[in-house]
Amino acid sequence: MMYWDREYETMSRDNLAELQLQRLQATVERVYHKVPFYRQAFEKQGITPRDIRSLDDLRHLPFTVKTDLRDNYPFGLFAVPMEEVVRLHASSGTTGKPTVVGYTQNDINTWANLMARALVMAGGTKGDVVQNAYGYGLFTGGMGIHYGAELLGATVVPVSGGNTARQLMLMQDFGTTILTCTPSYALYLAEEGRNQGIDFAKLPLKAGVFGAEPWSERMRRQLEEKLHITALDIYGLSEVMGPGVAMECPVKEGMHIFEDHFIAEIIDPETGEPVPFGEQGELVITSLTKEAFPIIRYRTRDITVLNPEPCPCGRTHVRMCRVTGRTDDMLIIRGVNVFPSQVESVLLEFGETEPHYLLVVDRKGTMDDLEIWVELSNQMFSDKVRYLEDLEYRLRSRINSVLGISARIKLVEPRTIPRSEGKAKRVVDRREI
Ligand code: DLL
Repeated sequence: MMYWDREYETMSRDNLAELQLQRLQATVERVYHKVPFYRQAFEKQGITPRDIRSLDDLRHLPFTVKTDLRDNYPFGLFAVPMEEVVRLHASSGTTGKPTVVGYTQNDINTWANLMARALVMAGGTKGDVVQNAYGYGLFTGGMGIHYGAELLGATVVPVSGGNTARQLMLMQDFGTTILTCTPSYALYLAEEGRNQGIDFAKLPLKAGVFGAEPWSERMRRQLEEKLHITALDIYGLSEVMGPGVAMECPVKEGMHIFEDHFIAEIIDPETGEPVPFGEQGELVITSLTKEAFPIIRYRTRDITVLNPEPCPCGRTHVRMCRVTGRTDDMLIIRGVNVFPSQVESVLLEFGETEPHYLLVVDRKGTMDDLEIWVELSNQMFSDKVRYLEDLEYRLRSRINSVLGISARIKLVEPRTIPRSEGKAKRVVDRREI
């Protein structure tokens, strides 16, 4: 099978633009009437839905940013009554509260459809065994891929993340043909497998659908060599849907953004002005078909470049290059989004340490490692060891639960964390990808 949905994937640019405009107008109309936040934001710009007469008019609409989601926590941006919402997902917010998104049954169907489309790009068919090692739960990775693989008719192994020995056992016993997980975890599986004497060349594994964190061409080469597969990049974010917003085709020169459901723009992150195709900037996405949680001009904070050149695979949708950075300080550690401000909010909540901290991120082997340095005051430094041990324990538990990943806490002496005259430096990232 070449395409999951030939009509939409290979639609002429003219027809696509027509479809986008029609869907954009409907979306704008809906959010204007159903979501007070959008109505107010539009009114502030002096815009009504009737002002959207062409795709170019999109640029007159206001941006939506992550803090808008926090300010309307948990369901304030939903455009349907809760009876229509059949599922919630969430990702890290910048402080203690997560960013919540909702889906109607139609949204779930659309998502499954787009994920099936993505899996077909990786050569997926009904005959495949998809080992889905993305995390299941509030994170969109696990269930997003799962529903797409089922719709495709493949056999899904919903193993979720972690438990490497079991992953490797199942991969051999069940004859996994497609592996879906973060690229760093795939590399870890490859190395652990090799240590156990597994010869991946002899396994039926043929493709990997890797995303949720940045990776590189160097990592692609390693993954393809070690696992004897084709390794492809998949992009998405919970605010926009989850995995399956864009997917790389076998040409391996960027990910097709599913433009029948999303409009992509690149802006200059400083000025907010659109930049031409081929220039680097921040990716901004507008949803065209979502019901429960439509989103207008969402600033992803991801830095990329769009390539409108026709693709040899025959798909007409624009391609985005690998995400090369972020315009904010969000880190992705073991696939989990982490904001330094989350650590800060815990320290403030405790009120027992100085507000000086540093996140030290490293890659030990193929695994990300996080150590958080927290500075003690002079007075505390002379406190009893028992107290400090207890403080460290409490901080670790709280930070682990707020961040959703485990970190080591290192209590450091007064004034050891470097002060800066400008913006404080909260992160040392030593990973090489
Ligand atoms: O990571 C959705 C996803 C799941 C994508 C599984 C792909 C596979 P969030 O947790 O909301 O959603 O995180 C979204 O992750 O803004 C990017 O910074 C980053 N990201 C996602 N895919 C890629 C990728 C999921 N292929 C944030 N390359 C995004 C680089 C990626 N970064």
